[in-house]
Amino acid sequence: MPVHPLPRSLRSWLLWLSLTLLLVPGARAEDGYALWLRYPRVDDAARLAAYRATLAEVYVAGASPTMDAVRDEIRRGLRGLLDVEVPEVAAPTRAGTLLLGTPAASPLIAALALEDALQAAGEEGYVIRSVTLDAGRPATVVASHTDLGVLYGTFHLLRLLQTHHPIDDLDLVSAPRIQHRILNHWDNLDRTVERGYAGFSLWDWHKLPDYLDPRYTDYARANASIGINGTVLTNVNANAWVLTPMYLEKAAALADLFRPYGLRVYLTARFSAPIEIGGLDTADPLDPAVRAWWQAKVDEIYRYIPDFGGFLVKANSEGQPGPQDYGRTHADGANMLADALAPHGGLVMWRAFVYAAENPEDRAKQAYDEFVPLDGTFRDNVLVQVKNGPIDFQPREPFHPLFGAMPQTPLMMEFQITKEYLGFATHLVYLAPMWKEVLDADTYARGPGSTVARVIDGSLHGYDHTGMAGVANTGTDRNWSGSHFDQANWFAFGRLAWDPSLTAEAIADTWIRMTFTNDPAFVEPVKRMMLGSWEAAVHYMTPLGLHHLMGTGHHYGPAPWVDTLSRPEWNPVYYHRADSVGIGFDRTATGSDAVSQYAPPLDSIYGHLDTVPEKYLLWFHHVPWAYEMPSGRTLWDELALRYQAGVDTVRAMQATWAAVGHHIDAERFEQVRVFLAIQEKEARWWRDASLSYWQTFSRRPLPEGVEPPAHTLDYYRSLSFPYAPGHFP
Ligand code: BDP
Repeated sequence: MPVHPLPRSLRSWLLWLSLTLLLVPGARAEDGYALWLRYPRVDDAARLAAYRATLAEVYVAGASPTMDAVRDEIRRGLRGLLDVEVPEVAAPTRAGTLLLGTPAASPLIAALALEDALQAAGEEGYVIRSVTLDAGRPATVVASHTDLGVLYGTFHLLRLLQTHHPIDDLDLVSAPRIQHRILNHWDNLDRTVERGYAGFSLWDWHKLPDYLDPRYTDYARANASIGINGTVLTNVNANAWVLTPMYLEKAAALADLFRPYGLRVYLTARFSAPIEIGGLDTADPLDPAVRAWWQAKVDEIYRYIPDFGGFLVKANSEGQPGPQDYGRTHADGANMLADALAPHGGLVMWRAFVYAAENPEDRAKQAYDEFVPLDGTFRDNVLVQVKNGPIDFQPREPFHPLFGAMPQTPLMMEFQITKEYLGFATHLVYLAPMWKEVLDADTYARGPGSTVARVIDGSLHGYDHTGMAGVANTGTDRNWSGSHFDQANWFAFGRLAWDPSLTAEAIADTWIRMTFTNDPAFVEPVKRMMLGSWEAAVHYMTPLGLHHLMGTGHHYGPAPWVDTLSRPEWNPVYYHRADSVGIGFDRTATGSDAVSQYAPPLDSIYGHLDTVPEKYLLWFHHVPWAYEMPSGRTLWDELALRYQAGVDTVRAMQATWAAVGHHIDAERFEQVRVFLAIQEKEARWWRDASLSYWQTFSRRPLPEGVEPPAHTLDYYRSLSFPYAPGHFP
C-alpha cells in the first residue's frame, strides 16, 4: 500500500517546529509535564542580575542520596532561572555563595549560629537566611537538621526565584504543621484509576521492578517540592495481591526511588487478605492464626521496604470486608494491624467512611455513631482518616461532625484532589477555597476557635500523630493531572498539608507565577478566576446545600431523578427529597437530627432556618418553594438564579481567559480555552436538567434572567454514559 506523504506545508511546519525546539534556547514544549517546576529564565533584567550576584556559586555540604537530589535540583533550577552555569565549589570563594546543608555535615554552616532557628524548624523544617561569612562576604544559607529539610528548603528558595521574590535579605523558618502529608492513589493493579481522569496509573506494575520510568523520579520531585512525604500506592478498594512477594518487590523498587525525596510508601490492606492470599478460612481480627498471619506479612513487607509507612484501610464500607464481618469493631480491626506494624514503627490509617445499607439512619450520621463510642480504644499508632464532610466529597458539605468529637483519637483529614464530583478534568475548579472553608470551620469542640485545622494539626486535643491525605489526581496524561489547572489542586493540597493557615489566594498566586508567568496582567485576573471557580461549580451543580445529585456510578452530570438503586442512600431522591411543598433534607430535630452531632452552638445555628448559613440551607432543612430568602426572593427563584449564576460565572471565566491568553504559550492556552467551553456546555446541562426536574415539583415559572432549558426533561433523563471515565463497574 502506498504511503501518503504528509502535505508539504505540514512537513515544513513540523521541520520548523522541531528546529525551534532544538535550537532556540529556552524553547520547550509547554505540555504541562514540568508542572510548577518549569524554571524559565527570569525575564526581569534587574532581578536576574540581582539573583546572579546573590547566587554566584553553590556549596552543597554532605553526601547522601537526598543531598544528591538537592544538588540536582539546584543545578537544574539555577541553570533554567538564571540561565548560567553556577559553579559548585568545595568552599566559598567569593561574595554570593549559596550554602546548602546541615550543621552536622558542614562546620561552615554550624558556625553560622542557626541553632535556635533550626530547633524551631524541627526535623523536616528549614531555615533560609541571608548571612555574612567570615571574610565579610554576603552569602545565603539553606539549612536544616536533616537532609530532607535541606531539600524542602531548596525547593522553597527556588520558589522565591520563580515568583521573583527579592532574596538579598532573607530570614525565614518553615516547619510543617502536619506530620503525615500523604497522597492516596486509588490506583488498581491493572493500571485503571478509580475516579481518575488523567489517564492510567503512573505505576507500571508489569514492568516493575526492572524498568524504572524516569517519571517516577519526577513524581517524587514534584511531591517533595510541596512537602508531601507519603504515598499510598493502591486503591482503598484494595486488592490483596499487592501484598504478595511479586508485588512487594515492585513496590520496593518505587520506595527505593522515592526515598531520597522523603516520600514514604504505604499500601492498602484488604481485610480479607488472610483468606485470599493466606489460605486461612477466616480474617477475624481476634483469631490467633489471623494475627500471626498479619504479623508475618508485615515483617515480610519490612524486609522489602525497611521504612514502609503502614496501611490505609477501607473496611466494612461499601461492601469491603472488615472486622464487623466477624462481629468485631473497627477498633478491633485497626488494632490488630497496628500491633503488627508497631514493632517497625508503622501506622494504620483507618478510614471512617462507613455507612450501611441495612442501617435506616441518615447516612450523614452513621460514621459519627459508629466511631465516637470507640474514642480512646485505638492503639497509639492508629489514625482515623475522615473525609472533609459527612457524606462523600460533595461539591460542598459542612465539615464532618467527627472533627472535634474524638479527642483521644488522632483524626486525619481526607480531601479529594481528583474532581470526582466537581467536573472531572475538564471543569476549571480550584479546590483550595473549599478545603479552606473546612479547615477554618469552627467545631466549637473546646469553645470558640476550635477549628478543624486545629483538630487535625493536633493542637486542639494534643494528638501524637497528625495527618492529611489527598486522593490523588495524577495519571499518565502528559500534564499529570488531566488538565493544566488541576495541577493547582495537587499543589494546593501539598501546601495546605504543610501549613493549613496559608490562604487559597496566596497559594494560587504562587502557583500561577510558577506555572505560567509573573506578569501581573495575567496573574491577577487568573487568580480571581480561580478563586471564584469552586463557588461557580457549586452553583451550577448543587446550589444552596443540595448534594449527591449526579449520574449513577460514574457520577458524570446531573441525575437528580434517580430512584431505582438498590440501596436507598445511593439514590439522589434520598438526598433532595423534593416534593410539591419544597426541597431539602430535614436534618433538624424534627427530621434526622444530624444537627445534634455538632457541638453547641453549631447544632442550633445549623438547626434553625433563620440562622443556618445559606450555603447549607438544603443540607439541613426541607424548605418550602415559597419560602422567603434573605434576598427577598422565593426559594424557587433564588435556586434558579443560583444555577444561572454558575453558568454566567463560567462565561466570565471564558472571557477572562480569552483576554489574557496572549501572555502565555499557545499550547496550554488552547487546551484551557477548549476545556472552558466544555465546562460552559456542561454547566448549562446541569442547570437545565436540574431546573426542569425541580419544576415538576415546584410548578413555578423560571424567574426573569434564567435561560429556559434547551431540551425537555425526558431528553436529559435519556442520556446515558456507559464509558464515562474513572468508573469500572
Ligand atoms: C466514593 C467513590 C468511590 C470510593 C469511595 C471511597 O465514588 O469510588 O471508593 O468514595 O472513598 O466517593 O471509599
